[in-house]
Amino acid sequence: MSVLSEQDRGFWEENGYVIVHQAVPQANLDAVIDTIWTFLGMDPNDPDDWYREPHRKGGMVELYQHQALWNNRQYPRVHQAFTEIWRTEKLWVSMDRANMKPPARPDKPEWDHPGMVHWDLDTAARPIPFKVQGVLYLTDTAENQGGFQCVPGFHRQFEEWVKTQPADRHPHRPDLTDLTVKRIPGRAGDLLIWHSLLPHGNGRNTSDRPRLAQYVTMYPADEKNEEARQHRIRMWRDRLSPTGAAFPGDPRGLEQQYGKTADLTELGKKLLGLELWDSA
Ligand SMILES: O=C(O)CCC(=O)C(=O)O
Repeated sequence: MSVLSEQDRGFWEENGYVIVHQAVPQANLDAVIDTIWTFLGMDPNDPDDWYREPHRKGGMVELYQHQALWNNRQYPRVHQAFTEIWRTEKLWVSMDRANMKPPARPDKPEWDHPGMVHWDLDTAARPIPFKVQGVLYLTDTAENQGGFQCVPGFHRQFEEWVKTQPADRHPHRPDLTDLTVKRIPGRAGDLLIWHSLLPHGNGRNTSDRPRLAQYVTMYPADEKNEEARQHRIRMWRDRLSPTGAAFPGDPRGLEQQYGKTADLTELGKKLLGLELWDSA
């Protein structure tokens, strides 16, 4: 059965993002939420406890390989949604982190994250590869709660817009002068998938609740790339974070020291690269 309706498809084409409701069961959401608070060593019921490391300004939680995260990555409805976007089931899943962005507070100015808008892909490249990204809303998230925001429909306007921009424009940071950034509220269990050409990011949290989310995306499995496949297997097995400046990892090394390698379902093994789609 399709996850995306005709209407969803039309919305996706027009806006460059789509929301899959109830992408995973509530128990999966609860498990990630508990894991985030435990990993942070914070009391979810005590807002005074939310403004300190180990999460970083902007709320990124350097947690990557926990079973609870994997249970969402390998949840069939999540895979089905990405299958319909990519029009192939032969996908690999990202091993991405979580987010806990606390509300802005006048007495905690150093933790007041204004939000951001960027592109992860290099918009100076030609051709620009088709890519998608995704975020799972772990709780109901109001418009002012610091959640996902983007410029809807920009994937259709990019080529015209870029002609109006200076040659030395930043390939990862759009000039937002003539663009309208929309904040996208959602319900717990919503999986929002976006076209990577949309300028996107998250907003300032002016609510009184923390913003909680898990990032997850999929892309066609690169099974002929044995080095990449082995690297992915090592990441899962040894519970590593991705490399690169954007992913500093957890300085405490909690996952590496105390974590347990996540159990994978048959689907999970293929989504990791432990088993091959093509030998099936
Ligand atoms: O927090 C979000 O919803 C957006 C995150 C983001 O900008 C990204 O994953 O590139």
